[in-house]
Amino acid sequence: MSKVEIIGAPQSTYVRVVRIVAHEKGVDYDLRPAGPHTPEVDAIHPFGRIPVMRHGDVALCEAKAIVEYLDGAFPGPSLKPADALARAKVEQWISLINTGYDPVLVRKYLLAYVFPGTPDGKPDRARIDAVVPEVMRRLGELDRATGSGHLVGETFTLADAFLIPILHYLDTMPESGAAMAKLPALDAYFQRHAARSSVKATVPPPAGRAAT
Ligand SMILES: N[C@@H](CCC(=O)N[C@@H](CS)C(=O)NCC(=O)O)C(=O)O
Repeated sequence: MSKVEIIGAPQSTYVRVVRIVAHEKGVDYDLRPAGPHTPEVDAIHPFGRIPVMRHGDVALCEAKAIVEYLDGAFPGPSLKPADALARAKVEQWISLINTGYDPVLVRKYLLAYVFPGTPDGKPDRARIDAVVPEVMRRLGELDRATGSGHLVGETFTLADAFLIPILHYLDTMPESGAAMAKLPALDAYFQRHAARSSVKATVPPPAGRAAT
């Protein structure tokens, strides 16, 4: 069958999730850089969001669906635990990240730096200051959740693949970076996974020209 094509901007946290999983599985793929709402993305995603994927006749959108396909259709270590409860916890974490952590940490906080929409292009201080207390609460929760070194169980799962790209950017921002350095479990978790070959191989270029 033809090679997997991952379509989307490498700066995007969700594109990186899919790429990390492809590397973990040993899936040979081409990355085709494309922003949201471009023709190749709109052809697959009804809302024009990245990432999207092609593999021969298969076309998929939504990061969770794509990583399920990569994990299930290719050999290599499964990124989902065998145990039913542990699998449910992986699902639980991905849902929490998609519905609670990403909206606050990426959409409200990080994008106020990266795509501020201010007249002078400087970070939107009002939006940042308003969301910082919520960012601190979310980081505290993640510190309590990552004490074992993984979000679920004792191996790297899809849940970790969804969180690491967000932490990468948070580590570089003033308020969240300073907070992470003082949260020992979260800091150790991030450093540990930053050293994985799948994570090192997918470090994004500087943000700013494509959607995070
Ligand atoms: N639910 C989607 C979210 C993907 C997403 O939000 N992608 C961002 C870039 S990280 C995007 O395409 N934003 C443009 C938009 O929402 O219009 C998924 O899991 O793949």
